[in-house]
Amino acid sequence: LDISWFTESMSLGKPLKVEPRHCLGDSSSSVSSDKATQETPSYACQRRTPLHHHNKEIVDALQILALSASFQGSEARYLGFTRAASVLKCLPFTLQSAEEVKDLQFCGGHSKTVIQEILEDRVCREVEMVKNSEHYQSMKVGFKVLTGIFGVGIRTADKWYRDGIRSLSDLNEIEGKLTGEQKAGLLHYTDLQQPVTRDEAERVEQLVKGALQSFVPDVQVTMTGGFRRGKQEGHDVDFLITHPNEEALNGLLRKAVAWLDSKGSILYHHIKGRSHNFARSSTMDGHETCYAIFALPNACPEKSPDAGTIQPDLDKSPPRNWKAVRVDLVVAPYSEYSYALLGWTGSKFFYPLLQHFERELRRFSLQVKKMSLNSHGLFDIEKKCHYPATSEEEIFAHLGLLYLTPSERNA
Ligand code: DCT
Ligand code: MG
Repeated sequence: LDISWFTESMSLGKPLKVEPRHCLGDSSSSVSSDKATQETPSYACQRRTPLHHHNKEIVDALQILALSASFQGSEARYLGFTRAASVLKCLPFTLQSAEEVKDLQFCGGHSKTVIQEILEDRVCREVEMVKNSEHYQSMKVGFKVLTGIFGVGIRTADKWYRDGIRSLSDLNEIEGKLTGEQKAGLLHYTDLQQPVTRDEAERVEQLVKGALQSFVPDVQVTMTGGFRRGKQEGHDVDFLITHPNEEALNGLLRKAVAWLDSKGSILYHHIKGRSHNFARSSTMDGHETCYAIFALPNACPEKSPDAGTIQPDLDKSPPRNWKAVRVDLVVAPYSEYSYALLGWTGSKFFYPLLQHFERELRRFSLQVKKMSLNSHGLFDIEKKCHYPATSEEEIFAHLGLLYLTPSERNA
């Protein structure tokens, strides 16, 4: 089987010699003696991963098994299935036979059995069993509900789940222990569960730009996150703010947010100040950040249905003319802007997204290049030096990777 199309069209930069230690999770793929397999790009940041791909059924099945593995606490199996799914997202054609994945990194062993069964029988028995199992269903529903609350990360959801909390009503019992963020998340839960559309994101952008530019007219504001990767909807809208003159950024976020608040555009906000002493190796982000819930005015003023005819006056409450939308505003100094842009464009590693470009990029930097990458910069651990960058392209070049556009980072 000729897999040169894979290494040529998707491998970015020099193909890696993959050592078994890189093949976490799926031991069968690490022991192949096939030279072609050893030259398959190993990290997702070495492959172009589009938003839409050709093998949805199989990728969905592998991601169900990945999620189930994570619910059982098996990170190795979780990573094995996630990596197989991630490799298949890059294929430029629809698979017809399991033979076609024979030489692909991470697609052997257990994952191959799943792929084969789906191609031959349209369903995989194991996936169907998992999907219907009580454990998976209750974990999935419970986690989706809990992690769907603004201010609740994986760790909190996990702790609550262990404490027997499964639903929003269970949270009444611990109401006194909820943070302000979580209370706001619960208050606007229904709206925040609705996806944010691109049109809504663009209207948030106008609000945000208007507020910031009223203080600093030439401030740079970029929409990041999933929308920058080409998604048409997301769970929030992310923005990165910078200016060549770092002094222009001092106090800007607080002033702009207070201004928006005074206009009634903000339902909740929490500003985390800039942290100067985050560890170089840390994946934590020390940028000044505002985590907010906006009251986004509706696009068109509400029209009463069937204007002209008399309607029974059942509900006297005035129609709501806004929707609660989650917004993250991040301020990066100009010198760190490109690193912040790369970090905040994602995709990130987080259930239920199961996307992992950022994680892979950082893993590649550390394991292959011995460099520590985060949203502030790139640090060479052996040479003990920083690599400045004025664009995302330069960061990829520092890492010896071919450039991937944001829409190719949907790993
Ligand atoms: N990010 C980060 N540090 C954080 C939070 C997020 O570096 N503390 C990065 C990872 C992805 C990006 O910012 C945007 O995060 P999300 O909005 O959670 O992801 P998304 O891809 O935009 O997903 P969605 O479309 O659902 O908003
Ligand atoms: Mg987002």
